[in-house]
Amino acid sequence: MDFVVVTLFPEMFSLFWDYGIVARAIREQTITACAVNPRDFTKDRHRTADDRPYGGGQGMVMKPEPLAEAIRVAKRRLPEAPAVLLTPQGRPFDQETAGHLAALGGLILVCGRYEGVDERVGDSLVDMEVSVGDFVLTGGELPAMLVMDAVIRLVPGALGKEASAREDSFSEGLLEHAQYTRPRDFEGREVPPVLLSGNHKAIEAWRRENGLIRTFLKRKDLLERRGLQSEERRILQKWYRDIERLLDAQPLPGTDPSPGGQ
Ligand code: 4GY
Repeated sequence: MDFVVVTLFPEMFSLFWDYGIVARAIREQTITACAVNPRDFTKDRHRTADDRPYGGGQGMVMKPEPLAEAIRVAKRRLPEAPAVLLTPQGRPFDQETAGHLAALGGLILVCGRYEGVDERVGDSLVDMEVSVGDFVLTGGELPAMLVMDAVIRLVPGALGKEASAREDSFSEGLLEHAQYTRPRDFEGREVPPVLLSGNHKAIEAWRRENGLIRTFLKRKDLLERRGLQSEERRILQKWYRDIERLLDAQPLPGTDPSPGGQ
């Protein structure tokens, strides 16, 4: 898969491209990545990439001509790839969107700076807008890296032979189960014994239950969105019955006969 980033700050991407799984994927040509700088398409001697907003107001706007020329160069390098603008106004980015984008041969990521980009560039050259969250950053570079990171690990071969992104529980819309490594006793806290049992079926069952309960406790919205499979209903019903039994075993309020009791 091929990535072209349109950015006024290409150096911001060198660390990202030079380390870890992303660096290995580039080295092994599983992906390619490069940057195009709109400043290289300015024509004045100050290489001006911004200008004052029509109508007045605070801050500056990205000048349309250099940005448009940079996006056109990116599109010439990747004629099939959509140009994605990173903006809080875009479609909320999630694992499903990452999956859709990873199925494409290439991606052009357009990073805004200042107060925004001239609307007419978006109209004619941007194919899609994506947001990484409901907050405002100083530029689209971090969102572009975030999107690339989530997409790259879904590209076949990028994670290497040791792991497959398909097996992540988030690929099923749930949070990941708890993870443990040595030592068995860390500051008095033990690893759940089932994980030391060598019983692979029991370990699988524990992990599914753990991931489901964590999702219920931390992110109910994820469960509401996607619904429950039959095994998941059974796990939650078991918890539900256990909680009911605990509640039934409690004395009713106002029935404690002891002195000072209710
Ligand atoms: N949130 N999700 C985001 C952002 C900042 C365009 C300059 C976000 O994707 N991008 O906050 N981008 C950019 C937006 C103008 C600042």
